[in-house]
Amino acid sequence: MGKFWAIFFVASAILAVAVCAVAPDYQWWFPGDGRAHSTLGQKIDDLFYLILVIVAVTFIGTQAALGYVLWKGATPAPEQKALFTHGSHTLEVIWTIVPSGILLFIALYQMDVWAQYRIRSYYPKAMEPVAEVTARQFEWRIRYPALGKRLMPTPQPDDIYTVNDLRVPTGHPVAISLRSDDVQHSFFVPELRVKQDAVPGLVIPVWWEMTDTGTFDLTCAELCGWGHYKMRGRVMAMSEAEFLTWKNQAAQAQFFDGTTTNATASEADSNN
Ligand SMILES: [Cu+2]
Repeated sequence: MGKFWAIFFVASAILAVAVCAVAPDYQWWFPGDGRAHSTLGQKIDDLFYLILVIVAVTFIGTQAALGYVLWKGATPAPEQKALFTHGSHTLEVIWTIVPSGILLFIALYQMDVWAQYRIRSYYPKAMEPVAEVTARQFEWRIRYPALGKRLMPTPQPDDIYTVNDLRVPTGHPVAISLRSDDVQHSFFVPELRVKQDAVPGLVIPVWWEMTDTGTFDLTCAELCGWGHYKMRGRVMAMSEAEFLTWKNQAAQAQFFDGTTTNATASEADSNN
């Protein structure tokens, strides 16, 4: 029976790792189609897979050691006495230093991605916020500057507003200014691997660069009250030209006063 367990623990570890190795093909690890749709998201996925490989190797190694000990215990030499031990100082040192070294390696290796993601001086240069996103119980309010204008810290008369509908252009890095109106929320777009808390009183810049056009879920990842579950929005990534066209249409729809035709409204708009 001892031999069975020795084989079981080693074989189950190998089987588990083999299953995990094919998991990316079945998109088990990540939401959506399994790919990150932002440049930084792909680097974050690479970090994830690196850690997964380290964990897999460690898992097989420890299971193999367990299997070896079980096998030795199941097949004792005749007349062999059991070995009693109060521990091994050498082993203690080894299994303290090796994990510490691995953790230190991971900590240093991920610094570059972390810096690009979170430290302002590492952000891409010349990046204007495309919109201000304000989280509130229980929706995302989005404010865009008027066509050809910069986003100002305070609302302007010609700003364009949407709710739960964030549009961004592709082809270059985009940034948003994230705020909260009430409690703490978290701006989370799983398919972009973008997650940032929205904290009352702070304006937090968040940036990413889309790799594709498409529509991606935006959710709140911080339990913010009874309606947290319905705090859903979307991020629509479109080409620069489509984005500008949409913005123009959104401005016309927003400022249409019901007395002019759309054509004259846009004429009046362009004269402003
Ligand atoms: Cu929330």
